[in-house]
Amino acid sequence: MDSFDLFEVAGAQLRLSSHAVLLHGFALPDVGELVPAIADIEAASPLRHMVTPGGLPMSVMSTSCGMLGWVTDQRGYRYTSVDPETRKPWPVMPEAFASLAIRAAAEAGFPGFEPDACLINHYAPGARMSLHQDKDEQDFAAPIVSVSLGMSATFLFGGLERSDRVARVPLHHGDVVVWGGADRLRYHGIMSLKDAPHPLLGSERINLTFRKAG
Ligand code: MD3
Ligand code: FE
Repeated sequence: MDSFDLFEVAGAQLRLSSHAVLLHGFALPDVGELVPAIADIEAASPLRHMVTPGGLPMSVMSTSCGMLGWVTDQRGYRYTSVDPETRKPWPVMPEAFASLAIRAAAEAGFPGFEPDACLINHYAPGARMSLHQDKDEQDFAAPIVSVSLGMSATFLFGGLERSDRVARVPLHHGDVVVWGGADRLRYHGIMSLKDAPHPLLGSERINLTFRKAG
């Protein structure tokens, strides 16, 4: 008898919550365009371990593209129009990035998304992101779109209070998640990555996070 794996159906949508949707494999058709564009951005605004206001370097390495880039240093978290390392504007957001984010947002029920910031996070084995809220943006009405590439990770999906119980959601190469509305300020994080090399990207996970920050 024929059989197929439910979790391998391209285009499957998993509703994580009222305003949070996982679009399984949604970015796969764009990977060939995304990966070289990421390399170009990182040639202009190099990856760096940013330092939290508490003075500790983050385990992930980051850069940005778009009109605004998210930064953290001893002075705090904020968005800037200039990369503090290069003292130049962040690289322009590639059309393929914006297009993917806008299509994913619309698919998840958020038409008219206008991302002005794309944070690029690189995770090596052992890198993690502890539970936090994204609240450095001007307007919480816009959704956030996240694109996962390379090694799989376990996403931690919490509630509106740090102490709320946390769901674990596996995120794979090509997955896109969209959060808005009531879910926009949920606590979230990424568990320490285990080393399970990906055929295209090796021992690395890349996450693109699109936001309307300004
Ligand atoms: C859920 N990055 O950069 S993106 C971040 O995979 C960040 O690199 C993670 O959290 C990563 O701030 C997760 C997913 C994400 C982003 C914003 C959210 C999930 C969210 C806002 C509300 C709820
Ligand atoms: Fe976040």
